Amino acid sequence: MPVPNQHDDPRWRGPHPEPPAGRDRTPPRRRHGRGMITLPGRRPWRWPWLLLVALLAVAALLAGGLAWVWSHTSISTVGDLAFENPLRIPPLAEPRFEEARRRVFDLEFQSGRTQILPGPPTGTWGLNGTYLSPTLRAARGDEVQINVTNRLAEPTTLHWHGMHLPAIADGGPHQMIEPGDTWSPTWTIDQPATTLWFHPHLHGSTAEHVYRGVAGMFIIDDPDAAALDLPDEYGVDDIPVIVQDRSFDGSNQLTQREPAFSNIGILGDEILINGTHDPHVEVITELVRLRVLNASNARLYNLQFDDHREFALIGTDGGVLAVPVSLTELRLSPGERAEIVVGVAPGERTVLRSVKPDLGTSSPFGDRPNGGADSFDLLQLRAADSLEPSAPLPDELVAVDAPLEADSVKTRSFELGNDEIDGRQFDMGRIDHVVTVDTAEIWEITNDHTRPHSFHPHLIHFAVLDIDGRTPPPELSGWKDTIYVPPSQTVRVIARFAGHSDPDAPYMFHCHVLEHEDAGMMGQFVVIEPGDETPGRVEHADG
Ligand SMILES: [Cu+2]
Repeated sequence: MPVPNQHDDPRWRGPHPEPPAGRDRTPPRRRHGRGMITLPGRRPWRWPWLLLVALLAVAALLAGGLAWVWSHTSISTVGDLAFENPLRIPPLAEPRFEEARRRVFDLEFQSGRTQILPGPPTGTWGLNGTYLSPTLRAARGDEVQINVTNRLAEPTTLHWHGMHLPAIADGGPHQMIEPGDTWSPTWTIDQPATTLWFHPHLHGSTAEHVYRGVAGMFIIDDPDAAALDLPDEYGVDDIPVIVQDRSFDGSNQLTQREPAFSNIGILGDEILINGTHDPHVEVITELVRLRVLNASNARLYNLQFDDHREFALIGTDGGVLAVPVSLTELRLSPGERAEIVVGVAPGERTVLRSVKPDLGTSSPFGDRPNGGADSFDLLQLRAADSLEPSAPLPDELVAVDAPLEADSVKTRSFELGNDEIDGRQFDMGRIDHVVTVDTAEIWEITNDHTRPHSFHPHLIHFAVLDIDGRTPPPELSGWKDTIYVPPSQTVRVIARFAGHSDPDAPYMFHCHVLEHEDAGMMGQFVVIEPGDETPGRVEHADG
């Protein structure tokens, strides 16, 4: 039985369809303001309405785009982790003692596969293993020799970040190790107790080689620090915390995730601590010392605990501080280290986090595109139900004998720009600065750009004099070798260039955002004896 057309039914009270074309479609009279009447049969307002609708559509698209950008420029893993995996502690490398104070270490570059995430293992590189490296340890006064063998299929280098040593032993771009070769630098440890590290440093591929996993910690001891009653049992109450951000594809392989709307470098969306994903560490003492190393390519962290508890900063890049500094948060840029001591109560759990680091970026989006809106859970500390007592932290630590401004014989300026320093890209043959050995100098570093940059000179550790003319905060009161320089700021540091000179072998200075360094933000200085001829250029084996 045919269904009657309800619209033809006079009883139908619902909406009626548009009348068919050809019928009279004269609109009803409409008022536009007082007394204005539109004449029937005219449609002068249709185009403005269409225009308005189009504008609204464009605005909606723009707003949607901005919302997408906004949401894609921040990452958070806070609250998402189960902290399932015990923190891996890199083993202490066993040296051979050729004499009482001559330590010989063997390190071998390897490629392989590492179980990082559940599922397929990840293709990685490491030293004496497939990811990261054993920790090296030596004391002031020790002579070390490190035999570094390259078992990779391509050349690389190994640089001792923060080490005071001859330039030919430094492991920068001039000390390439070809596949199959062994490089055996040797030097005498002569600097205060601290936490250093090592990583490849070849020009153009440092970021990639580090990202694949080659990095390790190098702990220096000395009698002054050893005399302090600090937590110092490696892996028990003195724990390495190597922080790296990584990204993985669907098969658990490393991917180099460039953040949207930023060229800061690679910013991973997962955190590994000592190569451990989703980690926890058992704490059995009342106080625990964490040697935190930011071994990430480009990411800055703002360290804090989930309950904002105070912790004591006892050491920075170049040594132990004069006094412990009580903090609730601490910014750490790539390459920087911080030794912190934190107290725990029996049975409790607390999480070391990084929350929205302040990068001081001056772009319209602020810090967001550079990782400034990102937050991560890094490491859960699980305190035992019964804790071994720890000695209270000393009120005073060690003497920090930084040079005085009056000791400086020269002030040099460095301008950090767009993939260049002082308007110049890196040139392996060019000597940018010549320093006289056993003098002190002030280096004045300005970030002239809108991007986050940092500054790391090889050979020396320095004291921070001021930042934009202001006294540095207490966390920058000790020895440093890497410093974050926010856009439009100027940092002045002072250092002694003691002990090592070689007119033919340069040291590097560079931004420690590794992608910036690879792109050319690096220069070279040599240290010469007074009266030495000033070298113009240096030879480099690879041109
Ligand atoms: Cu940079």
